[in-house]
Amino acid sequence: MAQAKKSSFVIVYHRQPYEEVIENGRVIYKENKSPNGIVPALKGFLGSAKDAVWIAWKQVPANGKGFERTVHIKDSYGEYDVVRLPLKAEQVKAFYHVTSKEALWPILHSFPGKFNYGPVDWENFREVNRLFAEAACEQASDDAFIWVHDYNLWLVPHYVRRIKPNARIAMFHHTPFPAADTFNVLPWREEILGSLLDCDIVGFHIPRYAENFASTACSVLGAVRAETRAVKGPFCPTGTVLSEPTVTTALNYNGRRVEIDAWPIGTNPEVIDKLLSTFEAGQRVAEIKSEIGDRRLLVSVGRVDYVKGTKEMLEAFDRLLARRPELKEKVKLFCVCVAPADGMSAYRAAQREVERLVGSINGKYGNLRWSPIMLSTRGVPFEELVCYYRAADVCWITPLRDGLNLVAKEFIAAQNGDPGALILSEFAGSAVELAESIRVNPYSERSMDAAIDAALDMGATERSDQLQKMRERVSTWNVDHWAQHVRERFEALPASQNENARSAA
Ligand code: GDG
Repeated sequence: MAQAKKSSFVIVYHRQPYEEVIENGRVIYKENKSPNGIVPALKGFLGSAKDAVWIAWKQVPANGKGFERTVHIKDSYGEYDVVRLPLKAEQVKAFYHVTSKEALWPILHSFPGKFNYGPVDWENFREVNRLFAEAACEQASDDAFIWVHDYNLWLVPHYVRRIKPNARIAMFHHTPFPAADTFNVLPWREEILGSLLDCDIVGFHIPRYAENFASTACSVLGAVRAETRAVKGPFCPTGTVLSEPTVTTALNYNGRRVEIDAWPIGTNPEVIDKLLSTFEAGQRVAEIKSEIGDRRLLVSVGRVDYVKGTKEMLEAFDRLLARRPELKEKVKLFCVCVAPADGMSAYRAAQREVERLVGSINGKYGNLRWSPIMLSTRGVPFEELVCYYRAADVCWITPLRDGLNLVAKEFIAAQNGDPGALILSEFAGSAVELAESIRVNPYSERSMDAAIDAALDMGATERSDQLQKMRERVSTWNVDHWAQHVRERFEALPASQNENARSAA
């Protein structure tokens, strides 16, 4: 039997690149509503390769009935196959909800106190990663480009390298990569680093994370720095919390060269501009402004997650209303804090805390005419979200740690005329690019109070000057630029380092 044609480009990301819904008893694969975020950024690559394949997982019932492993998608990004790895509920829980979210996530975000080792089933994590690697290799040609995303697939490069020694393997981290002292809390540190060093290129958003990875790989496994360069591009090389003046761009390990890349995902200002240029959007922005009246509108957007610092932001809002009684009925906070669909226990406490604080603040200061906070734990359609960005006086983003934070860039892209002010945590990766924002240390109440005061009291000229600089940067280093950069790095990789590969040793 003739072998089916193999793909030269495979993306491995745990989520499927569409929304699967049932309409009139039929399964429909709908294009994701939001044109921003990880999935649309990656989908931009699918159209450029004729035979691209996307590997994701899908939870299936124990009997696996009615499951279709491969679906062919045709959408505005092109035509491509999505191969779904069938996982049972127990596998998903152990691999994703427990190991990924309760053990790896807190370490990546420098919360060792939340590291929950007890329930981790590492064998299950290995097994799911191996299944992902096998699914990718089944689709891939021998020298295919296999691009793996995020920490929950950390071991995939190890298995791929052994099945397809000539494949070119890339891994991109959407999260931070912590300093060695924190990373080394993970008992599986050597296995994880070994797998990352099986890649041809390991990518991060910003130089600090690349540097943390390099120094951990050198100190734990004895990798050797092959090349270090001065930091260029959109980053502020010194003076911010996450600045790095120089960055390691390649390591040598076991006879192989592993490239390291630090390049942040951008947003799509053109799409945001287009959405905001419609008559309906103009009307909606005017409506929001008229509903708000003479109040100042503050917006805060993110997922329910303790790393996002929503609790700390709400506490600062509580203090603001207590400190500045003249703001009574004069401010309104729209807080979008989207809860995960499957109610993961890692985030349950964070959601309860947000809901408790919102209830308490609204109860303490609100009256029949005014509730200080409008909370949504459901996603808001993106067309609506950008109208809020445009109407807002302040965008308030205070993660305790965040790989990058695209909301900050989207907010900037949505401003025109009399722009709003951006408060941005110094611990969000994007703060190294957006140094003109009102940078805040979310661990310090004093800093949080000073930041919100500065945002509310800032004059129009200052806001406009700051915004202009950040807008230029967000427009230049946009998602297309990111894609272009990644393509160039991929194309520059040597075809194969097989003869030196560790697997062949
Ligand atoms: C991870 C890393 C890194 C949010 N609420 C709604 C909504 N969103 C969209 C935003 C934005 C995206 O979700 C969120 O992106 P972030 O970058 O802020 O954060 P994470 O989801 O945590 O993403 C992060 C990112 O990966 C990329 O590598 O920056 O650090 O944690 O695009 O617009 N969209 C809609 N309704 C909402 O209510 N439609």
